[in-house]
Amino acid sequence: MDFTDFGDLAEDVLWGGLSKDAHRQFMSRCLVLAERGWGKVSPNPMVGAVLVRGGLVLDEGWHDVFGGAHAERMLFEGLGSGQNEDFSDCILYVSLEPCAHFGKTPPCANLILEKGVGAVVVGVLDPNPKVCGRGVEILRAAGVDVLVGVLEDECRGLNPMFWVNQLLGRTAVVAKWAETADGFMGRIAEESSRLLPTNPILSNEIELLQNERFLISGEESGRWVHWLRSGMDAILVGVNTWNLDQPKLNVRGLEVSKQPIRIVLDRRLRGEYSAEAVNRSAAPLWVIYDLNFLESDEAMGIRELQFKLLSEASGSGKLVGWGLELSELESSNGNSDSLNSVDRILQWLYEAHGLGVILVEGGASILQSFLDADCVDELHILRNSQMRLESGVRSPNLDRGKLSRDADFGSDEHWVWRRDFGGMGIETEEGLNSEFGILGKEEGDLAE
Ligand code: AOF
Ligand code: ZN
Repeated sequence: MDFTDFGDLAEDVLWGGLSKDAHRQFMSRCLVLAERGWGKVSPNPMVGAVLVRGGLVLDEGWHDVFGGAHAERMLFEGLGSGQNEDFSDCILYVSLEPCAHFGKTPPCANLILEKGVGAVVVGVLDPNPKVCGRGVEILRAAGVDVLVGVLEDECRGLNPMFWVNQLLGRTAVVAKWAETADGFMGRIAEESSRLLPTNPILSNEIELLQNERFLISGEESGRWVHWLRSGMDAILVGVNTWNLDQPKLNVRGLEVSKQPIRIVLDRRLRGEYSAEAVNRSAAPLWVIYDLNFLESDEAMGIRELQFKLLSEASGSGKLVGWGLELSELESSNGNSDSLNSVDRILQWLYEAHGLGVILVEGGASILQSFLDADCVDELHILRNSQMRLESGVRSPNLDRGKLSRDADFGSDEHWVWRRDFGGMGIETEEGLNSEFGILGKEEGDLAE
């Protein structure tokens, strides 16, 4: 592939008549524009584009809705009658390589050629195997100057979920929890939920336990969490959290085009799914249970029947049960059941439902199994430095050394970890140069 790599340009060299700093500035504008797609384009990536003539911005565009115009097309459409001008003296900046395939929309690379744009600056190559360097190739072959890799890490970092989807073939996972300064995320031991009756009866015991519920993180964190939720396709919790906390799992205080789907991992269908519970959010409620228990456990069969009646009675189609074969999956490399199940569920969510990214909110054991399966791609811990509990539910185990500290939310420290995709560049024409080995994933995990 023949193009100019931004990293190879000396700092004082001009490209397309502009300095390296100018290229960085226009690309950072693309990133700002791209973010307007937050919560609206998944599982597509957020992308921004800027058209520049003589160092001045002529027009801007971004990918605004899934299935709709890509950033480049929106940009040109925004020019109205000016669309048919001569753009040979223009530079088009795009945060992601222009696409080369007919998807829901025709290829942007062709559009750029039709418009006769003289030069294109790309943030990062597209990991989608259908594009994967071909977009740049189309432009180069037609004589367009192409510069690749301006703010590359930032452009990739804007859409980590897209990289997970494309390279690992599964839904990406953001995990989040709040904990006290001494490392507890709740007051009641999760075990107590085992004492709870199965659905659909709500007992005094549950109410009693609920009164025990209290908030660890503060208001500022809360606002941020709702913003985070607004970018998610779904929010997933375990059945214990569902029963005990009775969470709404919706976005509040922000306008959203649609509420995230709610997913409850409820292997043995022990959850409480009354009409009231189903209607806590406007979004669908998906309950994932384990078909293998149906075979082995008579009570499970009865619960499945009860569940089906419940979901039919709710009439809205909002409550849906998905039976998956989970616990008896053969493990190819000696991994535990839970590891296989987590991977399996995420592959299924991506392949069968096209979910780009989900937020896993709890409880501790669900979070731990996602961490153990190396299926957390971004992690946020809100740590209330003013609160100590001394006993309760411990927050999940992980190597704290890899966390970095972001800006605090009031008295809550914000600790973050993100999977590093830097080693997963696209270097060859044969396809992706995936280097997941460095991230603790073996080749075998990717196959299938
Ligand atoms: C671009 N510009 O703004 C975006 C791109 O199904 P489609 O037609 O919407 O295509 C989706 C794919 O296009 C997506 O997987 C990614 O490879 C690319 N996204 N490309 O040139 C954009 N959003
Ligand atoms: Zn495109």
